[in-house]
Amino acid sequence: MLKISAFIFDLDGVITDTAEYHYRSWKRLADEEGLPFSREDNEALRGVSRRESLLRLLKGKVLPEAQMEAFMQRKNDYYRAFLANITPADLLGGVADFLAQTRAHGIKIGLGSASKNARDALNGLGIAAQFDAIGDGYSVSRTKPAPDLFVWVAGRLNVPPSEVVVFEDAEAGIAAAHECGMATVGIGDAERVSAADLILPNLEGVQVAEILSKLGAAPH
Ligand code: B16
Ligand code: MG
Repeated sequence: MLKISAFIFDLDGVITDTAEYHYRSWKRLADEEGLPFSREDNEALRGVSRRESLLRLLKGKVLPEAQMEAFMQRKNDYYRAFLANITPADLLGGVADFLAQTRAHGIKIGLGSASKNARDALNGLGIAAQFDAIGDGYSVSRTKPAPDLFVWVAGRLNVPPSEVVVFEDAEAGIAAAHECGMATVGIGDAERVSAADLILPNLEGVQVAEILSKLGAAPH
């Protein structure tokens, strides 16, 4: 029977909805630069690194590196202004309870986010201390769908990848987890996370025991 020792959570789309702040920040930059950018375009940036997000926003338009850097910096300044106001009220429904249950079951807790601002977000949300390991946009160089970030977090947790469940809202994140043999729970839009082992709209009212049972894992 499958043994599970750790849960690794993605941040944006699983723990909190920073996607809206990322959207407004990219949108402001795009408007200022006369680049077309819609909410629909923003959906393709979910879980994608800052640089890759800019490349997708530019839709093939090539810019000198210095300009790329300046655009990323500006977007990040806009984003950090939103982040400065983030509070525990920005936790998605059910997250606080689910983390408490995870802890009570003796399951380790890790973060696996592409964001370089992940630590600040966790601090604002008031949950940083609940994480046994935090992997963010600085931890590895190859981004999701490469498995590197989740493998890095599992290493920090001292747990083999086969004993990890990853909670993700992005297709690339589900692929990254499967690539290193981790089980997956897809959160949110069922189509986007259709490859996940288990799909849930969110963590509201979700029981850890139920997740373990549905994944065919031994109870804790
Ligand atoms: P930053 P996640 C991702 O967070 C966001 O979904 C994505 O929109 C963002 O571009 C990326 O983090 C990088 O964020 O600019 O703060 O380094 O879903 O991996 O938690
Ligand atoms: Mg995400």
